[in-house]
Amino acid sequence: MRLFKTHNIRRVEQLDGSWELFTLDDNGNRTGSYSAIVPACWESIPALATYRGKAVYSRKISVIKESNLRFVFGGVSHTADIYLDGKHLAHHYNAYTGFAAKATAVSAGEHILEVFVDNSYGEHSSLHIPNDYNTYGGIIRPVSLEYIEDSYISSLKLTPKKQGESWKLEAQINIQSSVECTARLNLCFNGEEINAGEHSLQIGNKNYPITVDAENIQEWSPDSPKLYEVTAKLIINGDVADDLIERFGFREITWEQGKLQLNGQEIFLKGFNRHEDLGGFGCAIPVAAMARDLDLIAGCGANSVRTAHYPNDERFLDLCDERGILVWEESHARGLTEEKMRNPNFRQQSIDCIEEMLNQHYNHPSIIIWGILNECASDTDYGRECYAQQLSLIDDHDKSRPKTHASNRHFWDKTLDMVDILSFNIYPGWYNDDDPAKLCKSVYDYAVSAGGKGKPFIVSEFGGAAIYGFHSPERFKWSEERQCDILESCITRLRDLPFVSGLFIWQFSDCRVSEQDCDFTRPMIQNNKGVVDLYRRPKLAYYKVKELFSEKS
Ligand code: ADA
Repeated sequence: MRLFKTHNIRRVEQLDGSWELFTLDDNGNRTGSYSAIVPACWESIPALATYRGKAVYSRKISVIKESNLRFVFGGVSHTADIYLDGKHLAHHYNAYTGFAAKATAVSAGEHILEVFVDNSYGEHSSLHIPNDYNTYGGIIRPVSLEYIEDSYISSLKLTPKKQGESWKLEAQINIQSSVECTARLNLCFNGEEINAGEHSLQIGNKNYPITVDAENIQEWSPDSPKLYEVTAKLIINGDVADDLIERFGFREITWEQGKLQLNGQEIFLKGFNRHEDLGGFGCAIPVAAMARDLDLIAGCGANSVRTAHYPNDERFLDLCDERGILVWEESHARGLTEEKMRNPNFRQQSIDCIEEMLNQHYNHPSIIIWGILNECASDTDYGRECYAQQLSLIDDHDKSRPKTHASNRHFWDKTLDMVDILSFNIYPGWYNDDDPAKLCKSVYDYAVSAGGKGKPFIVSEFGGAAIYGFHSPERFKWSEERQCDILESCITRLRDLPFVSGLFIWQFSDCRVSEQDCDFTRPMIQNNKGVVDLYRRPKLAYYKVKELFSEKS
């Protein structure tokens, strides 16, 4: 599930590989049977390339001795119900965050694990809707089976704190217990095993904080992405009953005087918006292809990625940590009108997604910005209320990173007093003929007057589309040449504006969109604004961006 080992003591088995898959009709009858690979989108199976609806994945698991089991899912698109031997264990909505399902005292021997999956649209789904990207179906991220004791470590939250020239590490070990007992906690960091105290565990869930001095450490930065591992150990009756290894880096992000700073040095974000979508694989991108994406992104002179418009596969974030790529991670939502935000499920489904994103991805040093609600109703009173609720949720969990949202309410946005960074999506040269710098300056002036004074400003989207392989000496719209012109004019006109702290190109690669939501502006049922196509073949714009990004420090 991660790119490093997370347990030495806890027994973990990967459940990736071959599963049986049955499509279901509305009455739950099995209508088709397939051999499916997990993780993958079911669209990878040719017969299911356009399937939308319900299905069930099934496989046997073999339990070595009577145990408590925890099934960990990286992501199921978009709604999952987990059953073991016909008993319901868990329900989860949203493709892009992980969850766990627990079963206690499962006997030794063979059992049937079933995952019911639904990717249908309707009122039950407020965030996955027909949209300018595709909601695929299936078990799209890895699955593992963990053997857990009655008391186990459910999370380890790591916060590096800079004090003057030195660093401290604040750790919070979260223990989940179904029994009362006495336990000792240890924290292994930087070659030392530190006693985190004797505790009387109560039934339920509790955080145990410990702060340690961090000496002789190297800071994490894009040029030197030094990572540290920390192990939490739960010791009961002198034996290590459980462990959890997490990885993090020492770095500080600040947003002062209208600029962004990493470890006290001003940074300029040269980035791409990226959808999780790859030809033939959909949103279940193999890890080697994720690494190739990052090679292409860094090879183009970019230093950052925005995970538009949802939390990403944690292995992608692990790669960003390792390679020093800066990440704006955002919770799930794109283009919701006020009417859609009034869906009765919207508030809770958004809160769940944000909390899961923050809890699951908190330790990644690469994440330097949290985002919410791309291009939603930030210009209405009700919209403002929803933004306020979600932004304050971020504050409750994490004050160490700035929060923002990408707005297209250029002169009407009502939320700019509540964000830490002002972010706007503008499309000069594509959706309008405005001069990029003039448009940007007038949006900035509005933002300053509407509560944004003194805050960094990011152009969170700009770009134009090109069909891979369509060349035109006349530089017609949709040609690779016209896309180059648009990106060149935007980058050269925007990169040196004194108030701009970052530019995110829309987008890294072309992506499939929902056919229901699509018109003549989405030929081939794709958003074609990628600088590489759905199969990662570079368009001319890729090389143009490389030239322009390398000119800007
Ligand atoms: C938006 C949106 C993107 C994409 C883009 C476009 O601003 O945030 O998801 O749809 O426009 O291509 O028009």
